[in-house]
Amino acid sequence: MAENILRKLVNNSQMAINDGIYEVEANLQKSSKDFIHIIKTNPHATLLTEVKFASPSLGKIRTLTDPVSIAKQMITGGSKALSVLTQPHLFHGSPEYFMKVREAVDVPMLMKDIMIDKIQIDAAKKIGADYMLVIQSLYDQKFLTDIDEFIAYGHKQGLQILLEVHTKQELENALNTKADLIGINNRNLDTLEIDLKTTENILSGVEKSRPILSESGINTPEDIQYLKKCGADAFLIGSSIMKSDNIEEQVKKLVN
Ligand code: IGP
Repeated sequence: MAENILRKLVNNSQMAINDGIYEVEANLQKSSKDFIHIIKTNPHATLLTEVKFASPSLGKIRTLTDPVSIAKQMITGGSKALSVLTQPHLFHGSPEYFMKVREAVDVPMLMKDIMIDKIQIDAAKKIGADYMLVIQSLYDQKFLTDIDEFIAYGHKQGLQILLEVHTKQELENALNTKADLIGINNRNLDTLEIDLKTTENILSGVEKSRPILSESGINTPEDIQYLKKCGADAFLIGSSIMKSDNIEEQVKKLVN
């Protein structure tokens, strides 16, 4: 572990909190649709596509432009839900970006951020998020305490919880919480290395009791076929779509 990326992500969130970026005045409605219902009924690959202009692993992904036009192309291409980064540092996101998209679409939306403080949950509700991200390793590695209380607070604010794991042990711990959806991140947040086999390894021999979202490093329809076989129910895809010259076509290819 050359550099602890997780610590950097947490520090960046703390900076954003200190800068006051989550103190938004808004009261936007969340989607009228339920993502888990969509997962269970969609005959195609269910994609949650991510509007992301930069990341710690790739740096700049795409020139910062109107997120609404990108979001609309994703939906026309067949994406069923959107993830929008609200973290300004490293990801070039913001709550304002999220709100612009929220006002323009009615698909379920994930507020994508390193959530470490209830003030971010309050913001998620105000900006009309359907889902918030909770990262199991932040609790298992003792950056934070009391995941149950954090999840309960999210539920109290009307949010559903995407709980992200990267190891079998984390999955076991995650299944002891009341998270609504489990995400398996194929990217190791300590090293930023990607390996799609992460989904296969974690799901092998496990009785799936909650819908599973496979996250990160998904580039091709073959990747999706493989991850489906491993037991994934839905797919979180950012970079490979954001880098594309034709977002709508790229999503269409993956949804197939
Ligand atoms: C998307 P990708 O490789 O398609 O751009 O990955 C998403 O999974 C990734 O942005 C992500 C992430 C995270 C980023 C998943 N979990 C936690 C920051 C923090």
